[in-house]
Amino acid sequence: MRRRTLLLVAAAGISAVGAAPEAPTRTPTPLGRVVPAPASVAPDGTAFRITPTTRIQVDRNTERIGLYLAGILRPSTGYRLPVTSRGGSDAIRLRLGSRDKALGGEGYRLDSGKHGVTITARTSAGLFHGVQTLRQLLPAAVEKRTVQPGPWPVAGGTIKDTPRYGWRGAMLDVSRHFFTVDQVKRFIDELALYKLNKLHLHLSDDQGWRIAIDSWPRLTEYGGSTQVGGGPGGFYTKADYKEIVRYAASRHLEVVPEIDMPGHTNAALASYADLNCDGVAPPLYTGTEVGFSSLCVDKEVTYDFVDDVIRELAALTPGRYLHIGGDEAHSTSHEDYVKFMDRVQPVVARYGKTVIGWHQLTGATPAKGALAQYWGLDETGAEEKAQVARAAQNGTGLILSPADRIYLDMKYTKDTPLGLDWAGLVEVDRSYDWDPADYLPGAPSSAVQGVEAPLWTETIVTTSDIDHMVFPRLPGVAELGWSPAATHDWDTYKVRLAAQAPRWDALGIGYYRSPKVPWPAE
Ligand code: TNX
Repeated sequence: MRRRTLLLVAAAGISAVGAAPEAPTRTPTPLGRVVPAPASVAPDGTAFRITPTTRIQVDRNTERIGLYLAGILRPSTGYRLPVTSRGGSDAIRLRLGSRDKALGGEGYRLDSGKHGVTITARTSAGLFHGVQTLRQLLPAAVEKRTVQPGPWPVAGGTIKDTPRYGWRGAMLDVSRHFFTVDQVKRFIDELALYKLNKLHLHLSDDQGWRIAIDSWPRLTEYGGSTQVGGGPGGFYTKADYKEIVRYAASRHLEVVPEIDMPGHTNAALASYADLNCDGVAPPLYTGTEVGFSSLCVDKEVTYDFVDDVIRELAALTPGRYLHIGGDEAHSTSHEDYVKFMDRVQPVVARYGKTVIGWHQLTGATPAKGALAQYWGLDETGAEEKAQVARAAQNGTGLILSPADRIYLDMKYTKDTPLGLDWAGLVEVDRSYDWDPADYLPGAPSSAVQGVEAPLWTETIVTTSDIDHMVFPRLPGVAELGWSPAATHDWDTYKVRLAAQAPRWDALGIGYYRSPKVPWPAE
């Protein structure tokens, strides 16, 4: 504490006299040492240094992101870093409205040199991604929340950067184990650092219903009251959920809510006897089996229920998509599955949303514009892959989540204490080294919307459990989604990945120290 005060005083003193701080040299992070790899990098050998007199220059439209950046930089640098419309050199400038159309809806340009750093974009999402790049160009200590010794150099040159895919997601299963709003916010910040733009929340399953639905209150009161292993569970009130959506939006992530149907529904079936074909509610379930539950496809009340749930959930969702699950419906006959999907998909459309389903949806008739989320393996049978490919040829978009590549709940090695291994062991190189564009034989590459890494939580209970499974695999998924195929190379990637470790340390993120990655010494 004492040390902190002294440093703050020192920093304030320097800024008062406007003198440059006396500091040791620190080589700036090379301009290209960023994850995901930027589309183009041109270093010019100069450098900028954030000093006590640096300003963050914004206008009305960029002030929010300026304040966000200041929130990251101020605690660790101890500098004032005023967010201001005043110009001049020695500034980090955030500018919206580039005429460069090639930057698209999420791209940015970062120019760094002696007189400052300028980030330019056509949208605030692009500007926000540019800020994440700037973060990674600064020393890792910038992520700490107490004052750290400088200097704070940024390598000079130009980065021009746009994403390869528009869908770069992660999924968190909050049903098998419940996670609080604060835990979800922390997860959101981890995704934002790597320029992901979708947060898929798996809000219901056999073990727990996690989102308040006013017209069916027992779903959460009873159906949300436990979880795997029998803990107390939990659920989000509508206010909680809106707060998650708001926080995600402030990090330029769209929340995609999922209600899994017609299988994976024991929590709902336990809450309302009426939803069961035999009218008898099963007990709550705290195990980890799958495929034993089904909504009653022949009862009208099922569709009243689905309509209410989708209506209320759509009203909470500013994003375009609503995920209706549809996986592992082993207790629903094929005929019933098709009947159910034929009735439910139009309900999603009626409430203004676009359907996403797990790829089993391609066994029914995906609605126009629907996306299918593929979660098969390299070894998945040719017939199943062909069914998905045919749907893709007919216009169904694909989100790729191959389980033996990017399921974040798979163990890294047989010794990984957490996770499952039904899809195999997934080391960090395996999750990185594949190409979304030619992954699914017969599917046109234009159908591929991007990638999404699911974290199922049968074995995941705490924030540090999440971190251990997410890091270091998630940055690789982010790179598959963002970086041009031409930059894809495990041997250079692993060096950039290793350079992230001090940043995770500074952020308090525990990670798996895979022997495949040349980590710096601890
Ligand atoms: C399969 S992936 C499931 C989930 C499990 C997961 C565990 C998918 C659509 N269904 O119900 O949690 O495996 O890895």
